[in-house]
Amino acid sequence: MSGPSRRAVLAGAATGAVATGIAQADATPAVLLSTWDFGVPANAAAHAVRQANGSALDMVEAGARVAEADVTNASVGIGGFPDREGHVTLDAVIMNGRGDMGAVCALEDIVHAVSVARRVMEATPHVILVGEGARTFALEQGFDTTRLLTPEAEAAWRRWLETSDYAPRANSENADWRGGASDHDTIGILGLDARGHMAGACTTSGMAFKMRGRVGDSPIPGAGLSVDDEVGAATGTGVGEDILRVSGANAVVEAMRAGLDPSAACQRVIERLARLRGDKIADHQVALLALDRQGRAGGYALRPGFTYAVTDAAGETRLARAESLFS
Ligand code: SD4
Repeated sequence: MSGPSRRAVLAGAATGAVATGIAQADATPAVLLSTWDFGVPANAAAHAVRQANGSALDMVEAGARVAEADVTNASVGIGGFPDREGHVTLDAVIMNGRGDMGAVCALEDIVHAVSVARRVMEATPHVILVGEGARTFALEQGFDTTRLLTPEAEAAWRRWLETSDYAPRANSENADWRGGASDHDTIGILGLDARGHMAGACTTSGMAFKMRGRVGDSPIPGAGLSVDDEVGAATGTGVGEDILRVSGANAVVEAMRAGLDPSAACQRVIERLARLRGDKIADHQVALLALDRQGRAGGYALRPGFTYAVTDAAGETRLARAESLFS
């Protein structure tokens, strides 16, 4: 199923209509916001936690785990496409709005990287663990090992090896995320709990066929995710190297602190990136998403095609299509 019809089905389950554009996304106060079409089931799981009076941290962890466990989602958790040497390596971060945070980079063999990140936050004096150290820590914490490279992902990697052409495609997250040849799918999810606290999580296997050891923006606090109870939260998706160059999520939160609403804050940072990088980002997609503490939601992208799931306190979910700098 391709773009509009799939979106209509997903959104129809909740509201019967597909929201288009920022204005509609802003209309009802939101309590959950997440990237791409696959944010819809993630928000549903997160909202169930909210209904049970769970914390914002519990909400976003539950949502992120839905994408991680989905074997057909070709690059979050199990089923993710590997690096160019055939290893699936996961990056994840989780944080609340009071400066507590944990992250893992290049984690192998563990499905729920976001939950390992949460253990880093809660059970270590550190913020980030990487590679073998992260894996050893996860095993000590009782996480099970799983083969993350599925036959489908392995076949895609072997096909890729025939050309070894590393050219991430814009919006592949929505185009092919169920079993196709997508090369990156990150879920970034932002939540506001019933007590007014915020949290966020971001989890990915990063760019498919990346160099071994490559880490993008997603697990890096301030780049892939930023949360501040005083202001709001932001996350990003797309080419991580671009988001890192402008400290994307943190720049959005600071723009909101300075008084911009979420969509305007995202737009300001995307425009800044475009000025900074010019032709170097000609084929790239970068999208930013933000939720402020009043429940205003917004997103903005370099180019068309970025969608995000917005859920209100009653559990109504709709997909919004972000405006973009380029057409
Ligand atoms: C990365 N930003 O690893 C991630 C990829 C991504 O949707 O967002 N894909 O660079």
